Amino acid sequence: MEKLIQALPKTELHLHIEGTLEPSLMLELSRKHKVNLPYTNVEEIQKAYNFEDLQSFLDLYYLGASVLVDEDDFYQLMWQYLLKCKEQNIVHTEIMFDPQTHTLRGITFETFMTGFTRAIEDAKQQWGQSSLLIMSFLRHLSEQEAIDTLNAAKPFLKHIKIVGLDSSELGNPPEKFATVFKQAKDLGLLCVAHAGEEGPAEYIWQALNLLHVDRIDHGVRSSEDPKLIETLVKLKMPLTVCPLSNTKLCVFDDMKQHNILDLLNQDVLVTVNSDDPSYFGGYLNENYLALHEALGLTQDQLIAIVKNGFTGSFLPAKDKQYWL
Ligand code: ES4
Ligand code: ZN
Repeated sequence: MEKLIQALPKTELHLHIEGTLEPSLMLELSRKHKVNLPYTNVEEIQKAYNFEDLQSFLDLYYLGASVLVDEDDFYQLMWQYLLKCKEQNIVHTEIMFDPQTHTLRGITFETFMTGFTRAIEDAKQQWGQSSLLIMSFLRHLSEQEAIDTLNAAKPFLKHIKIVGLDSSELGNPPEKFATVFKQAKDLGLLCVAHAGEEGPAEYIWQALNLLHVDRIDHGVRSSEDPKLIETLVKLKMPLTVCPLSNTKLCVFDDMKQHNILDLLNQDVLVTVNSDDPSYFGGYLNENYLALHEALGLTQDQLIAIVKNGFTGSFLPAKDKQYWL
C-alpha cells in the first residue's frame, strides 16, 4: 500500500503554504531577521505542536509566519514545498496563501508574490510541476479588510485565479463575506471556502448558497445533515478533507473515528490533502497512509480518492482527462 500511495500521480487541493514552514527554516529565518520566537531549537518547536482546537493551532501558525520577511524567504518556503511535491508524486497542486498574515506586518504583495511565482516558475521549468495559487481571506478580520485585500491583489491576478476563506471558523460564518466573494466572482475568479471543519453544517449551506463556492475545504461536518449530503452528491461538490489536520485539531478524537470513508461510500466527492503538513506531522502520502492504517483504506478506495483529486481540481478539462 505504501508503495502504491507513493507511485500514484496525485493532486493536492488544500495546502496552506505558511503551514509548510518547517521548524528548521523557521529558526534559520528568525535568526536572519532577528525575530523573537519562544523557541531555541527544533525539539522545542515540535513539543509546542500539541493542539486542542483550531485556534490553539492558528496562534502558533501566525507566530511562525512572522519570520517570513523578504522575497527570498517566500521563495525558499514555496521551493521547499514544490520539492516535496516532486518527491511525493504530487503532479498538480493548488496552494493557498494568506496575504493578510503578511500585509498586516508591512510586507507588500510585491514581496511575497514575486517570491512565490519565481519558485513556481522554476519548478515548472525544471520538472513540469503544475501549480495554481489560491488567495485566502482571513475570516477573523472584517469583510472590508478582505475587500481591501482583493483590490491590492488586482495587479497580480495573472497569477491568482481562485480566492478562499480560512482562519477561525466559529463565529465567522461565510455570510460575513458574501460581498467580497461576489466581487471576486465578477472578476472571473473561482471560489473556495473552509466550511464545516469546526463550524456546523449550516456554514456549508452558506458557503454553497451565499458564496457560490466551487469547492468546500474540509466539510466533514456535512455528515450531520442528510439533506446536505444529498445536495453535495447531486452537485458533485468536491470536499478537500485533511485527515491528519482533523485529528491534530481534535475535530475527530482518533483517526479510527474519521468519517471520510463514510462520505466516500455515500458518493461524496472527497479528496485527501495535508492542510498544514509541517504542523500536523505529515505531508500528503502520510495522510493516505494514516487512513490505510486506521480505517483500512483499500487500494480501490485509494484510487477512487486520488481520481477525485483530479476531478475536483481546477485543471482545464483536457488535463483532467489526461490524468483520469
Ligand atoms: C487552517 Cl486547518 C486550518 N483551518 C482554518 N484556517 C487555516 N489556516 C491555516 N490552516
Ligand atoms: Zn485549511
